[in-house]
Amino acid sequence: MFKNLRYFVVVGVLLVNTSLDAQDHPNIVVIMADDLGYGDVSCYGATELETPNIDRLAAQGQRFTSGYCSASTCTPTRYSMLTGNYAFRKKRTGIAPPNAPAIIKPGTETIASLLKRAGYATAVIGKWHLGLGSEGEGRSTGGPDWNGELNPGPLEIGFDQCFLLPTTNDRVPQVYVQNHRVLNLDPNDPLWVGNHKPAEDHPTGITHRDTLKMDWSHGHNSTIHNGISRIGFYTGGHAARFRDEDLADKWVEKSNEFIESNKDKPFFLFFASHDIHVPRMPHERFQGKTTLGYRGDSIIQLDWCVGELINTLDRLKLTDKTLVIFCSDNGPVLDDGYKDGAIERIGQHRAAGKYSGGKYSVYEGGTRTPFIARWPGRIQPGISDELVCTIDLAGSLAALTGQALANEDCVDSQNVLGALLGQPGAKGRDHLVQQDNGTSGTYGLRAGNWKLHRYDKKSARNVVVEQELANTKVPQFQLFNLADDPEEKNNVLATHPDVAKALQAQLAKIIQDGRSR
Ligand code: NG6
Ligand code: CA
Repeated sequence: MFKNLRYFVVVGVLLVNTSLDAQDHPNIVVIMADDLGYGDVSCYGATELETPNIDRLAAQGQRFTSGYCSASTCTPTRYSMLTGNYAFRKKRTGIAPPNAPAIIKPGTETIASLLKRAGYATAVIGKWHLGLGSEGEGRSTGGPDWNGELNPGPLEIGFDQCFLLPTTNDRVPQVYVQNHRVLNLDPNDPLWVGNHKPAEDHPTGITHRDTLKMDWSHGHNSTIHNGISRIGFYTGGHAARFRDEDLADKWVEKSNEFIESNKDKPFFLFFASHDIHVPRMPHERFQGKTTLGYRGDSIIQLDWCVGELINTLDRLKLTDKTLVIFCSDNGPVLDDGYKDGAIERIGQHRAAGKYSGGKYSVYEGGTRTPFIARWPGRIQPGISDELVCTIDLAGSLAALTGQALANEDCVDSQNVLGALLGQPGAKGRDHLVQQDNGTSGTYGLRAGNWKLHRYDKKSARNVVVEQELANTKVPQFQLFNLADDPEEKNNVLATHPDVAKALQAQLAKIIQDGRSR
């Protein structure tokens, strides 16, 4: 009898543990889109195209109207999301060039390292753009040793595995990096990547412009691969090169493999899509699916990827055990260097929704983006106006999984878990610093409905407020009231000097203190 009792107790404890596990250690899938604006998907108001899969996530989860990324370019947002630190605090966090060394140093606490500590299998699949290799060690320039070990990289900051596009696809090279190596690299055809023309007769977007399948509009006129000229030069590595059209399929395939092989334990997948960054070259089956040109067609491709991932979760019966976060790395841009018809075919579509600015800007359109959290059974469906940001994922996921954060780690990451889960009465942030790129000294500070802009450099005060319009000159500081002026058109600094003063002091303190949590 005692034996039986002990059996029941043991089974009981196991059952309790399992259910605790699912409650506190859901699988976590962060899907980050690239350059996707607030108004680019139908659940955020787009009428010129349909994104049924992203809409499904929104209908089954919390859809945030004040969901942000922390910067209006890629590298600083990704740096901040992974580390929980504002990028303006650290040099060389601006848009990374092709040969950038690893920006996040080994041993830095990241979402991946804290989830790994909590027992998760961790992977990043997709665009990296946070540098690879060490700084100046071994070779004169440092950065990636393309033909050898690409170390450090994601594996040194908490990811068990990675399958990457090293930078962005408008930058060289077009190869996959799997863990520490370029995939399928033939040692007899070494890969060279640099910022100067390797030979007088090396074909470029300037010398062979008439052969291109997509013409460039600014920059992007160096080495040609797949009929598209890029930023930077490379030679060799031909067996390793991919076709732009196949990127999305490959990342879905690799993600499905990762999910399948980890279906029995908690996993963290950072799915870093390249859609809808330039060069927009969706798979042939998506080309022409919208009236908006390849920019719109890439949104359809992105939505397809989301559908594939959530179908895989359904098929493996993981949906109720998985927190999915959908977000973007910065706001929209139409012409970002290629003549792909994005401006000409925009029609009624408003990529940033009702907001001004976009990529490269601290106007709301630069950082306020689609942001959805779905976890069936745990998150009640709804729309939330709470302020949440990608920089808060580290602090919030640490709280969810019971991981303590050292005082010196994730210094700007707030625990907004209650808001992410849509718990009644739970609050998001009460303020957020927005920035453009790197350490440029251009900031936005949103606190409640007030929004302060600060431009430290005179050269940065030529601001593109609306993408099709000419530059507007702005003063160093501006103040807007988002409650009645979401477009940030009416600078009220002169009529609310006390508010402006308080926000200027708050921003200066956040910068000065080196931390905000
Ligand atoms: C800019 C590029 C732009 C894009 C951006 C990075 C030019 C003229 N512009 O410098 O095309 O690559 O960097 O985008 O070269 S991000 O989303 O990865 O931050
Ligand atoms: Ca981006």
